[in-house]
Amino acid sequence: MARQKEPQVREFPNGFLWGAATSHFQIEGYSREMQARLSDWSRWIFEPTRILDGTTAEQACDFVNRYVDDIELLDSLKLNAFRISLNWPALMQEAPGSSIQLDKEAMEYYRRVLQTLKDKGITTFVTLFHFCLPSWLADRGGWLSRDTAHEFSRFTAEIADSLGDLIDYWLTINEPMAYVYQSYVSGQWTPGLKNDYIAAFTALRHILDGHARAYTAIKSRLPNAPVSFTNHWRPFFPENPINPLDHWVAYLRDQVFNQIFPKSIKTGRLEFPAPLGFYRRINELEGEIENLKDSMDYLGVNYYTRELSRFKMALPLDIFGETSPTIHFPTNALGWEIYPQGLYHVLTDAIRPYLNGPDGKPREVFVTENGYADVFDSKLSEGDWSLDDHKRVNFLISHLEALHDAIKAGVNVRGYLHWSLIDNFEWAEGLSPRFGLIRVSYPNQSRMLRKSASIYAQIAAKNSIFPDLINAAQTIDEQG
Ligand code: IFM
Repeated sequence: MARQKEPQVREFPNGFLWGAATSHFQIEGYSREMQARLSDWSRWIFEPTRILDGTTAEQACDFVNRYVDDIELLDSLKLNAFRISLNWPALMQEAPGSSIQLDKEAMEYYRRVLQTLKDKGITTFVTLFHFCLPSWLADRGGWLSRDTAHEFSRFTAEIADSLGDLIDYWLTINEPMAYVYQSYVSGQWTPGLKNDYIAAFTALRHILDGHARAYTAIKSRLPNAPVSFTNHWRPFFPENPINPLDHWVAYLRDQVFNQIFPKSIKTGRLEFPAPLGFYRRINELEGEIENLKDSMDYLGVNYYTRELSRFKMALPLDIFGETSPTIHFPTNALGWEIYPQGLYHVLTDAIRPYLNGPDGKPREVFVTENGYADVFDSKLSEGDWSLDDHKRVNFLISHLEALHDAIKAGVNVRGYLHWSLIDNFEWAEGLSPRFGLIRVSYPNQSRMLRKSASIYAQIAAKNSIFPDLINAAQTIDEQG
């Protein structure tokens, strides 16, 4: 994967945040959650055949017991921002008699994690919903029930009261459209419904409602807290650039997958692009949502890859067509094309309607996730496997160059959070996909820095990408 451009010094703005992102279920291994099946995901992973490589997140990275050491590693890399998510299922448990109560032990654990970060001067990004529901809510329909939006705001209010002093940036929902797609269309995530667009769009409406209520709950307690959500941005292109039907499905995918959530927040209304809104049951979901309008103070951009789409001639007609298997660029081990230009496109073009707030001032933009996966057996432990991750190094540098180009083009990008600090549990794919700057050997939970970690540390320390570093990375790449 050779870069075309001549190396140059690229300085990032003063105060730029260099960090890493994680989520609770993927790293924690929270034993009470797993044993008592407190979450929908802790039930799902133990069902046979749900997880592709047969692993579970039962122990994951044991972050719950190792967070002090992991934060120490983060700090040793000179990273100054960290994104975690909160374990809603562990924090809001159903007590006997079915009243829902805040769990003190779980809350104290998060106070300790966040305090450890703050003591080191690390900026905290905290996600409230990262794909996992309390089981008692999943049993009542999860996001298909409007009550979940209400429960989400109740949970958020408790967090604002108990942890608000330690949270710098709030994220209500992680990747809402990826979540509804995997849960109700592909069926790869709990509750495993397939091609149920009505369920997906119903959940979408309730998630927007939940976001608005959570935003309001935070702002009524902490008026100056910056609150947003993350959007998974995936540029869609037609497989055949001269086929209008391929253009049409790529356009619809873009409107629904990329745009619908931020657009609804901008306008305060959920509306579907034609012809979706012509269907009665979809049309019924449209309309205003209370307190939704402008409920985003900054932009959280998750970016990994692009996708080619094509029209599919089949009955019943699926107006979203299908994903093309055609590949034009090298891929990561999960088959995702490596396409740094896509990050530039997202930052300068796709998010343009949201770059300025209602007061006309530019919103801060953070890349809240971006990363590269390779795949190694979860049973591997000793040895130097995966430490020379020159492909991740190249991915990192090429995406940071694209990000820097976007800053030069005038976009107010204020930070970059790499996915992920440590290897972790990649949902339906299990433990074998490795996204970490730091390797985790699951059998003994040892941590080892990869080459990418030391390159990223140098970038963070100098607040710039510089020719020596690029040339060194290029040499490693050519040898690899
Ligand atoms: O691991 C996930 C994360 O939970 C959400 N964003 C994409 C990552 C990589 O697939």
